[in-house]
Amino acid sequence: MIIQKYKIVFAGSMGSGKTEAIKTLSEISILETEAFNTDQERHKKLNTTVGIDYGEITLEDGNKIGLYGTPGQDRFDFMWGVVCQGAIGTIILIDHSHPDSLHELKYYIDIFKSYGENIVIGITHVDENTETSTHQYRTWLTENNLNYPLFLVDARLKDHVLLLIETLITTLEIKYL
Ligand SMILES: Nc1nc2c(ncn2[C@@H]2O[C@H](COP(=O)(O)OP(=O)(O)OP(=O)(O)O)[C@@H](O)[C@H]2O)c(=O)[nH]1
Ligand SMILES: [Mg+2]
Repeated sequence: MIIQKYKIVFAGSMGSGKTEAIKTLSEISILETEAFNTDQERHKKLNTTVGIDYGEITLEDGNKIGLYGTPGQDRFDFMWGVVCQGAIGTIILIDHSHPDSLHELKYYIDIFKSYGENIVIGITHVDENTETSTHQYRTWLTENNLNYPLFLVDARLKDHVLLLIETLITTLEIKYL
């Protein structure tokens, strides 16, 4: 049996970097569930997650965290709520290079906020799309009275992913301690 203090879920759009973020952070070799991507219309990537990714990290204070990655494709949406059970929060990653990334943000927020209110947003692939403004995300959150922390990150960089995790934990501590 795996005993952990915390469970954190990575959710969000296809190709946004959920599996990559867990790979970047995990101190154990991650349990991946990649399969050939048959949904080339939605995303051109070769492989996609079809189950739950799993990795682990121990924070400086000794707390162990289980990192759970969901599949981005909505045909697996039946898994999302199950994975979120018992989690301290969700990191929603959105691919800024997606043609309708704001719609993607709205879509994943709408669904995942019903599973838990502790959410941190990471906008990824910002390096790949310099044409579209990143202000649109914060503007939409403000207009909808949503005050989830939002960062521009690269899922390949450990410090960026750690920032998301630490923000999630700090937000929880502020709310409940
Ligand atoms: N250029 C760039 N590439 C990134 C960034 N974040 C992640 N990637 C890359 O994007 C690709 C897709 O990442 P994945 O981790 O497979 O995406 P995913 O969210 O798990 O996707 P699904 O499982 O299909 O839902 C990988 O090659 C990552 O290295 C970023 O900020 N910039
Ligand atoms: Mg994945």
